[in-house]
Amino acid sequence: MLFVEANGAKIPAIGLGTWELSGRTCARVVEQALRLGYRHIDTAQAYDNEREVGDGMRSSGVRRDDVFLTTKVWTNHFAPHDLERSVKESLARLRLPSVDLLLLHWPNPHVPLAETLGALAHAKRMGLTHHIGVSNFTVTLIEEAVALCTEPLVCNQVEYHPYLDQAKVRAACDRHGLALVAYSPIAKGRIKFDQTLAAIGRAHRKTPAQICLRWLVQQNISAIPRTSRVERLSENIEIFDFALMDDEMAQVAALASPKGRLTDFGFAPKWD
Ligand code: 1BO
Repeated sequence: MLFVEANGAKIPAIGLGTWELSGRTCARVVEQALRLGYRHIDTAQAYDNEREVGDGMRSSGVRRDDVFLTTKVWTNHFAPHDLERSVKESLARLRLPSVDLLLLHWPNPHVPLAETLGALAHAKRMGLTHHIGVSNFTVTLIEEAVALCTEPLVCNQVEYHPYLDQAKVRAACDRHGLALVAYSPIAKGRIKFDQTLAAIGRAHRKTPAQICLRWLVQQNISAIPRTSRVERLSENIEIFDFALMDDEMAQVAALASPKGRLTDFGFAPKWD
């Protein structure tokens, strides 16, 4: 497994995203993923599955220290005392003393960013998390957050896949030494029938999803594909035995379009 290193964190290049996984399915998929060799699990308060993620981690038998676990604070807990309380509640649901990475899930313009970042940094100093970061932050917000935060931010987790151009956000992350973690990295399955990815895949005996994930990790990006199907877990992790050539990387990059975003909400910031 490759790692993406950023501001002291060592993030496994492929993780399991758990957005929209719930109940026993979630616990079972987390357990199976860890048994298959995954060492990076991503959850969030808003996913309502932290309890099951913790259960799956325990039943896998994999040592806690060997797993990189991320959770995210939802925007209604951004006032300093709420943030600390909500993180302690997350840890109680996970039944763990700390997570590896704690993120602000979305920007919230109604609470001063300095206050929220102060509370996030405090959570780190209290030992509730080893590292802190943000998610769904634009270039302007990344610049503000880096300037305001007293502890290093290690990542910005955003939607990223071949159909969405994230060059500006990537450049801002690079400028500040933040890793980019890609959610929806296989475009919610839309890449499955992509002719370009399929053609590249035939040359390497890989599926379009594997080409897509390889394209991401080859850019030093960590990707967290979600699946509820155990057979897909192996497919998504078997991407470390081949490499894409420069022209193949360019062909995949050329699929990006301004209309490629799949996750958007009324409360989202104005995207770059
Ligand atoms: C609302 C959830 C978006 C991805 O984490």
